[in-house]
Amino acid sequence: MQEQLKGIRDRVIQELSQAKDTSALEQLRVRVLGKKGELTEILRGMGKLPAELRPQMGQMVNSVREKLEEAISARQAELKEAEKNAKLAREVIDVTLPGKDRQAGSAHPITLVLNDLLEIFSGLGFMSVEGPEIEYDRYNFELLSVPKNHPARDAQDTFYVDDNVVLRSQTSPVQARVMTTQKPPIRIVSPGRVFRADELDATHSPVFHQFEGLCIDENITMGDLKGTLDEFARRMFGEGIKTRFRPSYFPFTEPSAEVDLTCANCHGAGCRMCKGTGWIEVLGAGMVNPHVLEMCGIDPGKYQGFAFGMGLERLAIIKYGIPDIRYLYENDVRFLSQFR
Ligand code: 2U9
Repeated sequence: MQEQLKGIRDRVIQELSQAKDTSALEQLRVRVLGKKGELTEILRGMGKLPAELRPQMGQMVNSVREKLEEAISARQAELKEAEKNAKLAREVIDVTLPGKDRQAGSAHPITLVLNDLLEIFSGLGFMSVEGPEIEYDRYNFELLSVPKNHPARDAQDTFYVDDNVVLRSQTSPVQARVMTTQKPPIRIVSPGRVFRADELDATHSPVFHQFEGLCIDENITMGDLKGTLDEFARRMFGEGIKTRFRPSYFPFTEPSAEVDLTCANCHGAGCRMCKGTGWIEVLGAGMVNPHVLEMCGIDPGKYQGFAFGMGLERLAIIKYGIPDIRYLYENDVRFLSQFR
């Protein structure tokens, strides 16, 4: 029995040094010192020994047990320390590494041209007014002298909410609202989103942004319109830029004109952007149709007005040489970051 005890002691001391971690160590402890462990079994078996041998054997078993308990707790402390050190090594943080770079955002090109326009026209005495995107037929069409049978009213061109309500196809209803509630002099611009039943392609979008202007007072002439748009063209694209008025037709203006600007890319020499003409069409404009003034409650015998309209996408495309309108809607940071 003495030999057996020594054997267990030496073997366990040997196994202790091989235990890789605290859980292997715990298994070893249970196997030797646990309720059904080897040493416990030996203690139990002592009942079978002659009575005179028991005290001596009991002492031996207890001394081996104490020795093993000591050795196990020493090894446990060793393994715990090693495990703690390994964990610390795994979690080490290099505080000298550079931080994560947060890219600063930038204004969208449509916002950039809008800000330019607001600055130019506020300097000329125009106030910016906004209105609803879902609009009554009365303001979007009726008061603008777009008659019931006009092709622009067709469901193929305009998004209808119901018989009397549309997604506004222009920002002109904002001006119509102002004209029906305020007296001249009126000098306003109306930027905003508009909606047309167009397919999205390189030059069209069913949702785009307009910027319109309206000026109503006594003695307003086509010369005021031309002076205003000349000033806008120079401030927006540079001193050498000229305007060219071509006769056109809109129901809400009479006379009406389409307005070209000197091509900002080739300064009039002719290039791919202006298809060799040296001119780029940028605006529609005209003198407010007296019939529109009258319907909005303004006396056309006393007052005259001019109005103009342009698309912000088109302006951004020209100003920044953007080849396709869809770049403006895709929110690709590789595109947007170029406007920083
Ligand atoms: C009122 C009376 C007249 C606004 C005008 C245009 C000409 C025009 C287009 C240019 C390109 C819209 O973005 S676009 O598709 N606009 O040609 N707009 S005159 O005339 C008004 C507005 C309000 C009461």
